Parts: sequence; structure tokens; C-alpha cells
Amino acid sequence: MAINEKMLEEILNKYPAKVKRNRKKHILIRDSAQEIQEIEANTRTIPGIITNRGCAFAGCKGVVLGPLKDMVHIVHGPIGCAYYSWLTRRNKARADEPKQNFLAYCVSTDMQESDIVFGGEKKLARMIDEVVEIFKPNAITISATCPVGLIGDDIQAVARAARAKHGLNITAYSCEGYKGVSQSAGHHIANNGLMENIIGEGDWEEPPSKYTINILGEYNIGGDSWEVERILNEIGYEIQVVMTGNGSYEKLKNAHVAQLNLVQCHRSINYIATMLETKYGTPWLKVNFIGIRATIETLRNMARYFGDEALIKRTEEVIEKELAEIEPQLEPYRKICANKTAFCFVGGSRGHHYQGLYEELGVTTVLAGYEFAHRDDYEGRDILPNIKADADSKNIPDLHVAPDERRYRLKIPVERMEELKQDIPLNNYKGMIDDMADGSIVVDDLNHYETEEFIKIFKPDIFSSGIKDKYIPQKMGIPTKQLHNYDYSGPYAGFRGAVNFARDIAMGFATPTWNFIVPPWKDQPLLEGTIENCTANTCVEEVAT
Ligand code: CFM
Repeated sequence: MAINEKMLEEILNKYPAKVKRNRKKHILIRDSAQEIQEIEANTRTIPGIITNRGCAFAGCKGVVLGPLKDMVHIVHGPIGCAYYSWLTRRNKARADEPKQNFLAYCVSTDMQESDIVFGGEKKLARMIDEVVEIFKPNAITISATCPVGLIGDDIQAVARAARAKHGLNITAYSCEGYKGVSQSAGHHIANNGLMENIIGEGDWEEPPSKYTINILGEYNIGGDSWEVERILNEIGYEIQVVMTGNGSYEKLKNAHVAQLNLVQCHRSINYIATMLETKYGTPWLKVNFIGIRATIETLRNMARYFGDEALIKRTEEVIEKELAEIEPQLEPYRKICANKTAFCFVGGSRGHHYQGLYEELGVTTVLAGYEFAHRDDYEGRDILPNIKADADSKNIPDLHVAPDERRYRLKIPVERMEELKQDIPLNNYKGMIDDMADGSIVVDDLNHYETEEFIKIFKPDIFSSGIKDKYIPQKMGIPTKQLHNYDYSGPYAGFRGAVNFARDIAMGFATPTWNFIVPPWKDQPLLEGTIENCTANTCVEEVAT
């Protein structure tokens, strides 16, 4: 069923007036006849609304730093904060030689009440000594959780002293959970830290091969990056480092030599991509390895950038071979998936990326959105000059980066760069809205109430979500596909990943489980009511009676 402005208004009418005004700016019905459709994003969630967002610590340690495998990531804070970052994101990694992979460990300073009262700096310094002695890692990060900022521990000073003492790259990230409106702030803090302290520390001056690239914003969830690397290696690319899935300090420190940076997740890593361009002259290409068509387009764009006839030919050969392998496997799943509809609500990139893969399988996305992305992820980077920084975003300063006098190189001539920009997404991302069909809903920071209401209207066949929001649709009798950690499955990227995804969602559609669940709104009366603005006297009277 389609939705119109009146129906949207009815959903929003349940909110108090101020909340309604706020939420209205975060939801739009796609209408390509309008030249510009603006959406509000990256602002504070309204207190009382149950959001699916995470915190700055989750974005910094959990998302960007955590997957770097040859470093020990110390969590300075109470043990609970560390426990929930303990590989729950499924960012897989294999040890390189020499065997340095510490991802299975959960390293925390385990702050106790006395540390909160008297300060935790000494405990942190002792912890670093222990980590160096026991693990001998290539580098160490320290991430702060909320209490650290509240009591004022100077983790930067502790890191500096430890760096001098041990002669190791030891860096601190002041990413206390409250530092921003979501995990997005933590991405920015981590990007700044990696750029300032690690990238460029290596002594390489030249790339090791003709086609050396970095993959940015790919975290190897369920092995995604391994599938992408398999395809790229077959074509002949040399991957210097993946940021940060299966990545390592040892490779990251020489990331400056790449001739091209691929950006998979724009939200979490666009800061490093633009800083690498300014400092070393390396352009970035927006890529998408989710979906068969998107993967093919990405491979062709990459070959186009390098402009080498042999590489272009090899790219086409690999595409042909891969398609021949997967097409017969996809066929039965396509039959099950045909003419279905989906909600696609994920954190910051996947809400967009998975729409193409769904479409190829015959599933139409009727609602999509991001938990914490910014307006440019919805509307495209052209909007960037118009975004006004608010107090929350100013909290995380942009690093000042200048061209490196020795290492800055133009990777391709300026005119060719300008020419390519007309055809391929070089240094650009056009955002999600542009790809959405008319009449579909775009919603930022979708909450539980809105989830239920939109489900009642659209009755989607599948809901792609995260762990926090998947239970509501399930209780309403709708299959879910967890698109954050893939619920023990994957990889979903590249050619073979598309087959895995098709198999998993086809299983979701085909299972008879959902026939045994009657959603409450099908056989029970619904409580109708509105929330009134509170006036001081009414509340007091009600309490008194
Ligand atoms: Fe990027 Fe991600 Fe995402 Fe993200 Fe995340 Fe994630 Fe995500 Mo969960 S980095 S924005 S902070 S693609 S953990 S691997 S799935 S919300 S859509």
C-alpha cells in the first residue's frame, strides 16, 4: 500500500506538538518531481523516544578502531562498556605473519568506585605496561568511556608518557559515549586519530604495484571484505590496507602510497578519504560491493580510473566468470523473492547499499533510512556547504590537514580527473534519496512507535534492521534480516555474497514460522489515545488524587 501526506500526518499527530514538528523534518515521501528534498539528520534524539542509535565510544572503538587486529585496544572504563564491544560486531580477521591478532581479547581497565573517586590514570598506565609485556602488540589504542571524561582523567598525557617509555605507537581517543548525538561522532574522532598518529608513519615512498589501492569503510562483517579482496586480487589489484576490517597497524601506516582509495561506507570514513586527498593527492572513489549490479559498476569504474586497456579487459573477464558461477545459484531464490517488499533501515550506509541487491532479487524497498547518518548520506555531498554546524557537531573539530611537502603526488592529471568526475563518483557521493522510488518513505532515526505504524501501512514482507529493532516486526509476524552483523551469516558482499544473501532472505520468506504468529493488531482492539502537553497544574492534581 502506498502512503500519502495525510497518513503521515496521522502518524505524527500522536506526538506532542513540539515532538511532531521535530520528527516531521526527519521523514519524507520520495517525490522525484521536487528538485530538492531536504531531510534533517545527525541531530539529538528526543528524550523519551527509544532510538536504535549507539554512542560515540561504540563508533570509535567498536566500529573504526576495533577491527585493527595487530593492536591491543584498551577500553578505559568500567567492565560493562568493554564487554559489549567484545567482537559482537563480527568484524572478522585472520592473523598475518608474524602472528599478531588480538581481536579475541577484551582488554579493559575495569574501573572501580575507588578509581572513579581518586582517578584512573595510574591504573591505565599500569595496564599499558602489562599489555606490552604480555602481548607485545604492534601498537595500542586507548578509548575512553563516559566516566573517564566526567572525572577528567588525562588519557592523552598517559598515552604520551607510555609512548616515550615503550617506544610504541600508543594513542588515546577521547571518545566518551556522550561526545555526540550518536556513534557518528566516534567515527570522526577515530578518523582524526588514525590520520594524525598512524597513516603516513610508515617509510614507504612508492606503491608496491601498478594498481595499489586502499579500501576504506569496509569492516569485514561476516567476511565481506574477504570476498571483495578475492575479486579485486583476481583482477590484479594490490590492496595495501582495508580500513579497518581485517586491517592492521603494519599496513595502515603505509596507506599513503595507494593510487586510489575506495570508499564503501561513506558515513564512517569520509573524513579520512578527504584528508588523504588533501595530504597525499590520492582521489577517492565511492564504491558499493553490495549487490551484483553495484559490484560490476564499481569494478568498471575502478578500471576506468586507471584507464589501462589490459586492466579493463581483465575486469570484464572476471565479471563474466563470476556471473556464470552465481546466476544459476540465484535462480531458485529469485523465484521465492519475486514481488516482495522490504524496509531497509540500518546505521549509516547499508540502508542505501542493500536496496540494489534487494531490487535484483525482485524485492522493492518501500521504506529506508539511517540511524545516524548525516544529510550528505541522504541528499549527496553537494549539500555539504549548506549544512550548518551545531554545537554537537562542533564538539569534534575537523583536523587541519595540508599537502605533505615530500609525499604529495597528483595521481592523475587534473584535466583527466575533471573528465572522469563527469562519469564516475570520484570524490563524490550522491546519497540515498536519489536512488529511491517515488512514494517510498525516507526516515531518519526511525523509532519503535514509527516502526509499528509504518509496518501497519506498508505490511512489508521483510524488515532489515539491527538487533534492537528486529523484535518488533518479528512479533508482528514479519521476517527480519539483521543487516548489521548478519545474524551469524555472510559474507553478503560481492558476487558470492549476493548468493548467500538471496539464500538467507528466501529462507525468511519460505519458513512457515510466520504463519503461527498473529500480530496483536490483527485480533485485539487497539488502545487509541493522544499524548497531551503537560500543564503544571494537571500533573500535580493527578498525583494528589
Ligand atoms: Fe558504516 Fe558499517 Fe554502516 Fe557504520 Fe554501524 Fe556496521 Fe551499520 Mo551496524 S560502519 S555506517 S557504525 S556500514 S556497526 S559495519 S552495520 S550501524 S550501516
